[in-house]
Amino acid sequence: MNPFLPKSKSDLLLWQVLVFIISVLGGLCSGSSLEINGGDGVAAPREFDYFKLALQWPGTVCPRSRHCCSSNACCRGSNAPTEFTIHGLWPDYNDGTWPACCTRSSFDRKEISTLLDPLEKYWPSLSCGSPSKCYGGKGSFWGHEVEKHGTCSSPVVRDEYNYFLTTLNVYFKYNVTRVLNEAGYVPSNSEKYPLGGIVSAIENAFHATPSLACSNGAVKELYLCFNKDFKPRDCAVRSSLQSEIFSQSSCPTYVSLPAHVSLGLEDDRTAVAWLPDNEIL
Ligand code: U2P
Repeated sequence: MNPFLPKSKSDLLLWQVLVFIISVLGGLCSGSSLEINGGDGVAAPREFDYFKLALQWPGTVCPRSRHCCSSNACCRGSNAPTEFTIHGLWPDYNDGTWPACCTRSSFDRKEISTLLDPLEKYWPSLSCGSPSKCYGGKGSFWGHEVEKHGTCSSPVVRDEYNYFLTTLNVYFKYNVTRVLNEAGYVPSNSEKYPLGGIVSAIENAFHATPSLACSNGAVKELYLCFNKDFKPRDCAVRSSLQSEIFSQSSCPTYVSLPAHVSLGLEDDRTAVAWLPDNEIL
C-alpha cells in the first residue's frame, strides 16, 4: 500500500486542506504579486509586453533629497541637471504589472566604462540613498535599475552594456525637455501649466500619449512608452490595477515644473547635510 495515500476520511480531509493551502500560497508567490522574481533555477516570468522610459524632473525630486554626497547630482551646484533625467527603462505588461529581478546577474561597472560620461550627466542619481538589490543588500542606482529591470528586458536587450546604451539612445531620440520648452512649458517656480497641454505637446511630437506622476502638484516623473521595436506607443493601460498604482501619484489639472535650486555647496552652504556616498537613507 502506498504510504502517502490517505487511509481514512479524516486523512482525506486533511489532505484536501493541505492541497488548498499549498495552491493558495503558490498563487500568491507567482502571478498575483506586482513584482515577479524569476531568478536562476526558478521559472522565469513571461516575456514583457512593452517598454516604459521613466524620466525624473530634478526640479521636483531634488528639493526632496535632504542630503548631499558626491553621488547626488542635485548637489552639483551650477552643473546640477536642469532637464528630465533618466530613472530607468522598464519592461512592463499590458495588465499594469511588471516583471522584476529576472536573473541573478549582478551589475559590473567595468562593463559600462565607455558610457560613464553620458550616464553621469543624463542618468544620475538624485539622492544619496542606496537602493535595495534584488537578492539582498544595497547597491548603486544604476545597479538597481539594470538588475531589477534590465534582467527582464530580454530578448530585446541582451546584456548590461546594451541596456544602458539602448536607454541612452531612446532618451536622446525622444527629447521630452526640448519638446516641452518649444511648446512654452519652461521650468518655473511660479507658473502652473495645464496637464492636458503638456500631454498634447508630447503627443504632437511623438504620436503617443505619455503618463505623468506628480508630487504636491509638481511633475515628478514622466513616462514614455515604446513597443519592443522602440516605436512610441500610448502608456495608458486598461487594468484597474494600473489606475490604482497611478492614482496615488496622479497629477492635478494644472501642474508646475519647478526650476531646480541646487543643493550644492556653491549655492547653499548651510541648508544640507553632507553624507558619505554609501549612507543609506
Ligand atoms: O512606482 C514606484 C516604483 O515601482 C516601480 N515601477 C513602477 C511602474 C512600472 O511600470 N514599473 C516599475 O518597475 C519603479 O521601481 P524602481 O525602478 O524605482 O525600483 C518605481 O519607482
